Amino acid sequence: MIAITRDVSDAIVRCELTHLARQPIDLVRARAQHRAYEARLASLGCEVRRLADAPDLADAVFVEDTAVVVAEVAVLARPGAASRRPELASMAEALTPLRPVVRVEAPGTLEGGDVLRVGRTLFVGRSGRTNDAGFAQLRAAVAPYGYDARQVPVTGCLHLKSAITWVGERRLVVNCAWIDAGAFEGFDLVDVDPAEPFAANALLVRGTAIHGAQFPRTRARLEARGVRVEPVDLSELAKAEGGVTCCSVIVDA
Ligand code: CIR
Repeated sequence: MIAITRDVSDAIVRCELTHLARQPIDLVRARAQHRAYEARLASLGCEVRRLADAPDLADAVFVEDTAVVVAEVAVLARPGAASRRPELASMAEALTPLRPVVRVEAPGTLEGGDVLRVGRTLFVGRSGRTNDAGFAQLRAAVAPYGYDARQVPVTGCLHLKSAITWVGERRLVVNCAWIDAGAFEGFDLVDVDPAEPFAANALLVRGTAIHGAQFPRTRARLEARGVRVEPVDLSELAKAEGGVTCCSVIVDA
């Protein structure tokens, strides 16, 4: 397994913000937390491949938004936030040796944070960042390989995966206030603790859910359902509206 990452840029202090008020970000602490996250990915068996630093691109650490990778193909996204489009070139370069690369083209917009894969189904957020044309292009790119793609309206948060992520088997962790959970009928849904609305973002790597350390109550709920959880502290990047899925693109080698 390869985990593509990128260091925190100095410019993160000017990051895009949609639902949060700007707070000072401690760059030294943000980088230390990000390194610990990379170390956790490595300890779970990932080969961590860092993209070149992008000191002027504020949100470049959030590599997840730039690509959707499945076993057969990589889809280079086209972020709805125009400030993020210069991040694409380096991701395209990293993916080219690993998969055939298909690009989302204008007028489509798509951010990887809106794409939740469970087996051969891609749930795709219809959000401020991902539009109908982006969804249609993603669906067309993966359909030849037998993937089904379904749109899910996202109302209260930035991306679909701010509201729901996969934690193994048929189990998802969810904040039902931000999406219509009806799209996930038949799944075992674990609700976030009401005091932790941002706790629905988990990254499953080899059966272990990496999850924000600031969410102990939701962690307890997950563990009670048999999910193995490893907490990581990304609290500085949370101020930039980032979570644990956002900071990597996982590619099965
Ligand atoms: C942005 O607004 O684009 C960044 N500040 C945060 C992106 C977080 N990415 C994600 O949830 N996948």
